[in-house]
Amino acid sequence: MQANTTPLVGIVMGSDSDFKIMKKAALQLDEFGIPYEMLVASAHRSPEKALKFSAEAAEKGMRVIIAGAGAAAHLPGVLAAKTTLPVIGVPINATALNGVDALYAIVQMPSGIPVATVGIDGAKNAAILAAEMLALADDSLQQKLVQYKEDMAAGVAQKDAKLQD
Ligand code: RP5
Repeated sequence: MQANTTPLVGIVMGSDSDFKIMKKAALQLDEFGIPYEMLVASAHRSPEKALKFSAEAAEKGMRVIIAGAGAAAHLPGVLAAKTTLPVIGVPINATALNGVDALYAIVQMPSGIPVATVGIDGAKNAAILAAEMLALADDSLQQKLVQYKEDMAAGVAQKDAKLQD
C-alpha cells in the first residue's frame, strides 16, 4: 500500500483464507498506482466491524469497495447496505460447491441494494473495474487503462504471430 496517501479503494475479505485470491486485486491496484486499504471483516463473525467500516468508508475518502467472500457470502451485500459507494463483490471458491454458493449469494441481491459481481475468484477483474470507476474523474488513470488495453491487444497479436510461424 502506498504510504501517505488516502486509500481510494477498500479491499475487504471475509477471512484471511480469502487473501490468496484477494491479493490479486491489491497487486492490480498497485500496478495502476491506486492507493487502497485491505482488511478482514466478516458479515457473520464480526458484523459490527464490517458495518462500521462500510458506514465510515466514504467520509474517509474511499470511492469504491471491493469485497470478497466465500460460502454463504453475505459480506458484499452487508457492506452495500451501509454505504452509497459502489461495491464490487468477488465470489470466492471456498467450499465443496466451488464458489457457486458465493456467486449466487453475491449476485442475487434484493432490489435497491446492488453489488457489481465479478466471476468466481475474479479479484483482478474487480480491481480493473474499480480503476475504471475511478478513471471517470481521473484523466491520468484513464490513460493508464488505455495503455493497459493496448498492451493486452499487443500480447494477443504476439501470440497470433507465433501461431502463424
Ligand atoms: C467466508 O467463509 C470467508 O469469506 C471464507 O471464504 C469462508 C471460509 O472462511 P474460513 O473458515 O477459512 O475462515 O466467510
